[in-house]
Amino acid sequence: MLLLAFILASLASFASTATTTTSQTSTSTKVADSSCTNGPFTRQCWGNGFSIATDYDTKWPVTGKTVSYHLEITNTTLAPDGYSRLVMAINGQYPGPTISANWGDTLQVTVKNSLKNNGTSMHWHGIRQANSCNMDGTNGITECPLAPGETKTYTFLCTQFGTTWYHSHFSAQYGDGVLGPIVIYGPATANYDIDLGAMPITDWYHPTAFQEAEIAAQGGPPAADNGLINGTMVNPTAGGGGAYNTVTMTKGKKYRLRLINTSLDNHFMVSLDGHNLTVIQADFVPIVPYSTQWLFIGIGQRYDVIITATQAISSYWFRADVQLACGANNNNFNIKAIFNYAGAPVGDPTTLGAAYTQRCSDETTIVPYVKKDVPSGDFLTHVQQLNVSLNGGGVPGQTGNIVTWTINGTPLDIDWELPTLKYVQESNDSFPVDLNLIKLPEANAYYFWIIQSTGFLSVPHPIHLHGHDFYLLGTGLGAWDNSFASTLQYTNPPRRDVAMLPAPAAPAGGGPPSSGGWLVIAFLTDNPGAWLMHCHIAWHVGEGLAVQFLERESEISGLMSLSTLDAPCKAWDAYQPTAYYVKDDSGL
Ligand SMILES: *[C@@H]1O[C@H](CO)[C@@H](O)[C@H](O)[C@H]1NC(C)=O
Ligand SMILES: *[C@@H]1O[C@H](CO)[C@@H](O)[C@H](O)[C@H]1NC(C)=O
Ligand SMILES: *[C@@H]1O[C@H](CO)[C@@H](O)[C@H](O)[C@H]1NC(C)=O
Ligand SMILES: *[C@@H]1O[C@H](CO)[C@@H](O)[C@H](O)[C@H]1NC(C)=O
Ligand SMILES: *[C@@H]1O[C@H](CO)[C@@H](O)[C@H](O)[C@H]1NC(C)=O
Ligand SMILES: *[C@@H]1O[C@H](CO)[C@@H](O)[C@H](O)[C@H]1NC(C)=O
Ligand SMILES: *[C@@H]1O[C@H](CO)[C@@H](O)[C@H](O)[C@H]1NC(C)=O
Ligand SMILES: [Cu+2]
Repeated sequence: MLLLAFILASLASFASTATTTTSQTSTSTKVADSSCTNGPFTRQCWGNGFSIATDYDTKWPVTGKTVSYHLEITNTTLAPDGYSRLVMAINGQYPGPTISANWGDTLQVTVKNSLKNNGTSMHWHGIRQANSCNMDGTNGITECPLAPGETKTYTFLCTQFGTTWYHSHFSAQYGDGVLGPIVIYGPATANYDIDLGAMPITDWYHPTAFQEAEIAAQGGPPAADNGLINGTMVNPTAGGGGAYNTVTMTKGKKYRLRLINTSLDNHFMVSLDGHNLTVIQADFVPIVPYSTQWLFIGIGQRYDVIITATQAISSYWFRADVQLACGANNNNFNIKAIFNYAGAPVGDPTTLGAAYTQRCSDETTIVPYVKKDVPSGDFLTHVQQLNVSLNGGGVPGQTGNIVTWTINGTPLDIDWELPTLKYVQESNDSFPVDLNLIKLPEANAYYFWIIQSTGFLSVPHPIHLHGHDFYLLGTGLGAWDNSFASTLQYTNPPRRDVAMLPAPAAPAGGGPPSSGGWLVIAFLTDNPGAWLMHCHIAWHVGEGLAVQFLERESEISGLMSLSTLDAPCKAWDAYQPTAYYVKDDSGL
C-alpha cells in the first residue's frame, strides 16, 4: 500500500515537471530557505526547513514514511548483450529494480536468497547507516551471509540524498548480476526539468564472475568481453544481437542523469557527443556545478549530471570509453548508448566524440556545496599509514602463485560464520590478525589515513569506505613523505565515499616495479560500528585488499539490536557444512 502510494506520488511529481518549460530556468532560481519547496526552478529547495544548504551529516528530515521493496535473487539465464549466460538476477531482471525513496524516508528491503549454491549479503553502497551498522549488509563484518532459501529484512533511514546502488558483498557475486540502482530524491545544486533516473555502466564478462575471479587469482585480471550501459549493449561480434540503451530528449529541456559505475575491473570516461555535462553531485555529496565534456568515473563512484538539449534535432552517441591508463581489460572499446531528440530520424547516430586525454585519476574540480573543513592540527596525532602491496611484496610471475593483495602485510580474510558484530555481541576481543581490524575508540575525532601503494604492479585502486563520507585531502604519485602534510587540502576538501589511489602508467610489456602512489583521507568517528574499507575492483577485494574499522566498539550494542544477527547466523551454520562450493577468497 505504502509502496503504491509512493509510486503514485512520484508519478504525480514527474507529470508536473514534464509540463513546465525551461525558458526561465536561469533567472527564476529561488533562494533555498525554509519557505521554498522543490520544483523545476527551485531545485535547491526541499521544504520544512531543509534545503541544499543542509549539512546532512548532522541534520535530516524524518518523514515517518516507510518505503518497502522485495528483492529475490535467482540463478537464471539472460542475454544483456545478446550472449546468453548464467546471471544471478534480482526479481528476474538485470540490473535489479531501482529502489527509490525521498530524503528522510525509511527503506525496508526484504531480500530472499533463492540461489541453490551460494550465500548472499546485500550492501547499500554509500548509505551512511547512522547508528544502524547491523543493516550494512557486509557478510563477515556486519552479518552472516544469508543461506539459500533464507530471507532478511534490512531497515534503514535515508539521511542522505542522491544516487547510489545496492550490491551483493558475497565474494564476486555482484559481477554475476546481484545489483541495482538506488535513487533518493532530495534538493540539487542546479535546476533541471526531467529526471531520467539512473544509468549504471559496467564491464561485462561472458564467463561468470566466479570463474573470472579464479582466473584473476591464478595469474592476472581477465579481459572483459563487453560493457553494458543501463544493462544493455550490442554484441561486438557480427550478428551477435543485443541493443543500445536509448534515451529520448525533447529539444530545449534540461535532463538530470544519474551515472553509476558498477564495474568489476574496467574504468571509463563518459561523454555525450555535442553536449556538455554539468556535474552537480559526486557520490552522495552535492557540489558546486561545473561543466565538462568528459567525466572519469571510478568503480563504485556516482556522478549526477545535467544535460541541456540545445543541439540540432538528431541522434547522438553517448560514450563510455575504457581507460587504457587504468590497465584497461576489455575486448570491446566501443561501448555506447544513444541519445535521441524527439523527432529525429530513426537509425544509429553518426556523431564523432570530442578529443580527450586518457587518464586514470579522479575529477579535480569537486567543491562540496556545504563547506566543511578538517582540523589540520589533528593530522600528526591521528595519522596511520596503510601500505598496499601485491603478494606482500613477493616475487610475481611464479607459476601457481596465488595472487593476494595485502595491507600492512596481511590480506583480509573474513570468517562468514563469525562476523565482527558477533564478536561485539559476545564481548569477544580475540580478533584474528587476518581480520585486518583497526580499533577507533575515540568519539568525534578526525582519523587520517595515508594509503600507500608500493612495489610491483601498483595499479590504481578505487578505495571505498562504508559508513562515512570521507574527506579527500590529497593524492600523488611516488612515496608519501610527512613533509607533504602541510600541503594537503584541509579547507572544504572533496567529500565522497570512493576515491582513486593513483599509480603511474604501467610500463609497456611489464617492466620493472613502479613507484606506486598515495591517497590521504580523513573521517570523523561519528558513527559507531564495524565498517569495511576496500578496493572496489572485485578481484582485488576478493584477493584481500581491505581493512575494517571498529569504531566506538563500546557503544555499538546500545545503539542497535545485534540480535538481528542471530537467525541468519544460525541458518548459515546449518548450511555451510553442506555447501556444494567452498569459500576460496577473502569472502568479500
Ligand atoms: C546456478 O546454476 C548452475 C547451472 O545449473 C549451477 O551449476 C550453479 O551451481 C548455480 N549457482 C548457484 C549459486 O546456485
Ligand atoms: C557461488 O556459486 C558459483 C556458481 O554459480 C560458484 O562458482 C561459486 O564457487 C560459489 N561460491 C560459494 C562460496 O558458494
Ligand atoms: C534504463 O532502463 C530501464 C529499463 O529498460 C528504463 O526504464 C530506463 O528509462 C532506462 N534509463 C535510462 C537513463 O536510459
Ligand atoms: C568504472 O570504474 C572503473 C574502475 O575505477 C573504470 O575503469 C571505468 O572506466 C569506470 N567506468 C565508467 C563508465 O566511468
Ligand atoms: C562545452 O564547454 C566548452 C568549454 O567550456 C565550450 O567551449 C563549448 O561551447 C560547450 N559546448 C556546448 C555544446 O555547450
Ligand atoms: C609502510 O611502508 C613504509 C615505506 O616502506 C615504511 O616506512 C612503513 O613503516 C610502512 N608502514 C607500515 C605500517 O607497515
Ligand atoms: C572468540 O573468538 C575466537 C576467534 O578469534 C573464537 O575461537 C572463540 O571461540 C571466541 N570465544 C568465545 C567465547 O566465543
Ligand atoms: Cu584494487
